[in-house]
Amino acid sequence: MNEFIKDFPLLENRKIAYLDSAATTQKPIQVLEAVDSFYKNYNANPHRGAYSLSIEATEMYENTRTKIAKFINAKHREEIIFSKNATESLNLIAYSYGLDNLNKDDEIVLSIMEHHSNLVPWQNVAKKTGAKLNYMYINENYELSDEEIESKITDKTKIVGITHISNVLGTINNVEKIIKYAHKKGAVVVVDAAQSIQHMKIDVQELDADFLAFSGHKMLSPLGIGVLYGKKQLLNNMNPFLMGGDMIEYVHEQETTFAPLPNKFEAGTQNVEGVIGLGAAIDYIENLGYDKIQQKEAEIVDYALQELRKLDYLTLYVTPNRKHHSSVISFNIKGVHPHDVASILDSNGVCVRSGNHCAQPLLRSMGIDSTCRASIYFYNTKEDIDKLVYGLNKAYKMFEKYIVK
Ligand code: 7TS
Repeated sequence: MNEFIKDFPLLENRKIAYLDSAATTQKPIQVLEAVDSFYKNYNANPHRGAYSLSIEATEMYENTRTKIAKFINAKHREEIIFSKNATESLNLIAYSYGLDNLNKDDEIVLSIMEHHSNLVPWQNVAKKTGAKLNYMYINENYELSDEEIESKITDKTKIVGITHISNVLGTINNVEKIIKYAHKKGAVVVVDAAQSIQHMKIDVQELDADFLAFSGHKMLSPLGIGVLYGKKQLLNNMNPFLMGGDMIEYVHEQETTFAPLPNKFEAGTQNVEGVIGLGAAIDYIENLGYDKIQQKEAEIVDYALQELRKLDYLTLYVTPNRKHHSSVISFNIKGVHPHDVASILDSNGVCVRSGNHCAQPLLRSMGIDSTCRASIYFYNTKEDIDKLVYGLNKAYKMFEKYIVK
């Protein structure tokens, strides 16, 4: 019996094994109700009205900023910028910081595990500034070794982009070490927390991250809301990426002065319902607690690994070090295309993602072009894993005679 089912209407209504939370999580009723209540009772455009309804909407919007700052222990609430998603947050850094601060002899170092959203924007920066783009590659355990980190980050490195957790491998990168080492070399570190914030406590001051990006929709909140954290001094010295309403101080015919943080980076009417939903999602996570989230996840992930390792026709792309592995499990049935596997699983009520997971350079470096991926969150159950295994056995039986051994 799923103890969380009452909180997740979609899971209750659809009776599926939803194993694609790395793409987006399902939303608890508390979040849906917060959004509903916003529209029924508070809807107005924040920062734009002197009437009480708009002031209340402004307060709700700004109080959520404070809540997020506390949630990730940012020193200042203005260090929290609302965006559309992790992708937009990462682009903001590349455009507003990267283009203005990098030069020909500089180097950008990324891990080969980066999602395209923390990779393609840096390719653009490299092309436009002449900076060189280098990669840290994974070892046979699907991890970044200390030697790899220390050989790639050099005195020339100005930016290090690192995903906290890989969306393909589930590897938990040692971002603490990478940040320390990069800072010793004088580089600024961009942490992509899109796959970590829903699973573990993040303290940006303890990490000493310069920038950190995440999406609300992967942590129980509605689609279309993201966060960029940046150190105040860095954000203060950056030019805005988008320009328009609410990000200005004075506009003259030929010149404009910009508003202080955080408004400088929030041009145009914002996704207020998303912000309110994200606030409710944080309440949900804090009420449940990361300890409980991790305990529930570990139970299901351990069970999944145990059961999947019994299937000798399966290749698993998972580090053997369980402590370095989160809750994403990529696999292939040898000789069968992952899209075929995923569609057979779908016909058995199991949702997994298949494809390159927006990480083509990673998969190419592994000598493959796609995988199936099951991703687990605290609301999954052992029954979901049993359904997955049942579906995989069925898929294997269907294709067995065509597989060239
Ligand atoms: N970074 C990582 C590590 C991600 O996994 C994703 C999305 C993003 C950034 C971008 O997030 P977005 O909200 O801006 O799209 N990853 C996935 C995934 O693994 N399956 O679907 C989306």
